Parts: sequence; structure tokens; C-alpha cells
Amino acid sequence: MNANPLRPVESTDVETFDRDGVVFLPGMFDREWIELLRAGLETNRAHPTTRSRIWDRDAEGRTMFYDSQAWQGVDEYREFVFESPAAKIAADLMRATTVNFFFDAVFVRSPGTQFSTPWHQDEPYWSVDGFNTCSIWMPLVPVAAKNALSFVPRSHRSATVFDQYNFGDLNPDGQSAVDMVDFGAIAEDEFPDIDADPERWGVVNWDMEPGDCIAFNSRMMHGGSGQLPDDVGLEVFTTKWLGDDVSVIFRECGMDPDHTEVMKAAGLKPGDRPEGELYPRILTR
Ligand SMILES: O=C(O)CCC(=O)C(=O)O
Repeated sequence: MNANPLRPVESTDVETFDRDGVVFLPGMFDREWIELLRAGLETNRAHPTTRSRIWDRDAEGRTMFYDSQAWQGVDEYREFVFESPAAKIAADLMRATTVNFFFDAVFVRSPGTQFSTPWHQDEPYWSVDGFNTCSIWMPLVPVAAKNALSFVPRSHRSATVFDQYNFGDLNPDGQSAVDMVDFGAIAEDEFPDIDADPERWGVVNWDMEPGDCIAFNSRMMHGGSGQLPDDVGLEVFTTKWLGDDVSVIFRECGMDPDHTEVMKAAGLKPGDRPEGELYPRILTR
């Protein structure tokens, strides 16, 4: 397996990530990594974690499956986290001296699924706080731009606290113990209706092949994906990486995924650097 990206992260990629908060990186991971992740996804689907659930099931039975932090039980994911080029890519883009792994998440849409992920920012939901974060979104199958995740460039620099979507509402099976958020009390503004005028917001997305990835600052506004043709499915593996300024926070508005209990059990408290077995330090420079 290739521990380095198939091409180096260029200084222009670093500038784009810093300026726009998102950068498209074609051809970074070789086929072996993609095959490993596809094998991992099969294991993950067969043995989902307690955090997994169907986010959407339509009248035809088409589904969007979600799971997160499965890496501890899926050897293929674990190998990807520790050995793949992902941590290096994140470190380069964040210009980080230290990179810890936060968690993995998968988003699997069966063929023809129309469900689109609501627009949101990630970091306001998390049990960590900081600007230097990097999410790597990797499709394991080809995806057309109009069906891929979309982004509002430069939105990572917005200081406004938006009323974020409660993903706990995506629970058609009425699963118990689903993480909930309520940003109502702290929100300064409604989340903008990006779909009403994507051009005004400068929305970007890309045609992607397996091996390509999108790296984005976790404060970016992103959403979409889905609206798939009848015979096309979408399997996406994502990893979330923590750079130098990130520390533990427990938010009163709720968290998703909420790591409070596992963090407390690991002896982590607000202000601490997320470290240890749960949040392994993958790279130091
Ligand atoms: O792929 C999707 O539909 C959602 C992905 C997402 O929101 C994320 O990776 O943060």
C-alpha cells in the first residue's frame, strides 16, 4: 500500500484550502486503498456500530445509510487511518505540526436515492472546538458533480452562529439514543437557504472518480449529494482530522456525534487536546 499520496499536495492546494476552505484533490489514493475501504465498508454494513442508522428510506425502499467511528471495529478502516496518505494530506493542508484522528463516517446511498444531505457546518456539532480541522470526503465509486457533496467557498471564515439542522430528526426507524442538537438558544441567524440561489453563494462540486478526494475545513457550509439516477448508487468514506488549535468542548446545545461520555471515560475534559486511544496522534512534524 502506498503511504504517500499519488501526487504531492501542491502549495496552490494549500492556498486554496486556506482561502476557500475546500479543495478538490484528484488522483490521490491508489486502487488498493479504495479496494481496502470497499472491503471495510462491507464489514461495516454487516456489523454496523450502535451509532449507525438509516437517515432516509423512501417509498421505493431506497436508503441512505450512515455510520460513524466504526474504525475501532473495522480493521480495514483502522489500517486506512494509521497507514494511508490521508493524515499527511490533512497535515499539509492545515500546515499542522500535529494531526490527531477524530473519527470516520460513511454515507451510503442505494441506487436512485434522491435524499440530499441538509446544508450544515460540521465543527459546530462536534465535541471539539478549533479552526484547524480537515475532513476528507472520498467516493468509493464514480460520482457526477451534481450528485456529489457541494460547498460554499469561504464560508469557513463566517463568524455567525447559525441555527444548524438537527440530524437526529433523520430517524425513520425511530431508533433510540440518537444524538440531538438544538442550536435555537445560541443561534444568531437562520441557516441560509443555499439551494434557493446556489449561484449567488458560488456553490462548488466536482465530478469524481475513486482515488479523488475533497478536503474541507469543517466550518465549511456543505450539503447536497444524492438526487441519483435510478441505476447509480453512492458509497462515500470520510475521515475527520484535527490540527494544532483543537481542544475538547462539551456544548450545551448538544453534539452530533456526541463524544462526551467516551471522552469523560477516557479522562478528557474541556480544553484538553483530544489524544489517546480514541483520538490517536497519527503524525507529528
Ligand atoms: O456525503 C454526504 O451526504 C454528507 C457528508 C458530510 O456531511 C460530511 O462528510 O461532513
